[in-house]
Amino acid sequence: MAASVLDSCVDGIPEGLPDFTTDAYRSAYSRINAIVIEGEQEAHDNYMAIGTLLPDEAEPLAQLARMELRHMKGFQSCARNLSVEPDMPFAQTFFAPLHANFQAALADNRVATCLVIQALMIEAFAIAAYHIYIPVADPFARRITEAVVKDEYTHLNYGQAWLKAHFEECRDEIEVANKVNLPIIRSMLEQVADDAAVLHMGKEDLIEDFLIAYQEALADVGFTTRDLARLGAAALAG
Ligand code: PL3
Ligand code: FE2
Ligand code: FE2
Repeated sequence: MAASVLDSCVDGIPEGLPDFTTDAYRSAYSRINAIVIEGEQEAHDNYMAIGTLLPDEAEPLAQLARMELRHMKGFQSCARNLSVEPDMPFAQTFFAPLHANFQAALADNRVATCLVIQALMIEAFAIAAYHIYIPVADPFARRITEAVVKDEYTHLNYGQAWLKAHFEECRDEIEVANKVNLPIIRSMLEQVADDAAVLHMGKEDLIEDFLIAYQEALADVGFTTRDLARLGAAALAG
């Protein structure tokens, strides 16, 4: 096939749409799609769990949780549409370290840590991933992902608003949660990079979009620019 302008490469990622029918695409999709399905399922479970720590917030949290189940169903239909079987055991292993830290925080009533992990980190990761995915998605998945990404901002904003309202008492806990979990997010980005490249999604773009969403959220919560430098989120890019 003749190379077109659209086949030119930037940072090793071909521009334009991939061929959704190749074995390479479908194999990468079986893992990435499973990560997204597992992420949406765990997000549902995490918002329900946070509701047990914040009974006054149980209703809005249950509403967020319901949105996550809708997202999960949407992404399951994306796999069916491409006749791909999502590799769920792979995805569970992928989330295991973050899942364990969330469960430990939940068991000791560390609400701020739960919100940093789910509402800031996982949502910022999802926002970055979905943004980068939309322009290179198949038409069916693109429509679904566009609707989902709007909701993810609602979820990020929810966590951001709660942490902002409790900033003084939570600031040390947020810093610890950041320090412990940011390296895990970094390693998740590394693990997904090769499969993401097959979908024409660039790792550097994923990192950059993640950092924008995550650092904006921390700034709104109450951290200064100087704090952010110290919190080392930028180190993710290095
Ligand atoms: C919470 O609302 C969502 C949690 C999902 C986590 C997203 C993980 C990102 C994986 C990277 C690739 C995404 C491409 C999308 C393909 C269906
Ligand atoms: Fe979601
Ligand atoms: Fe979400």
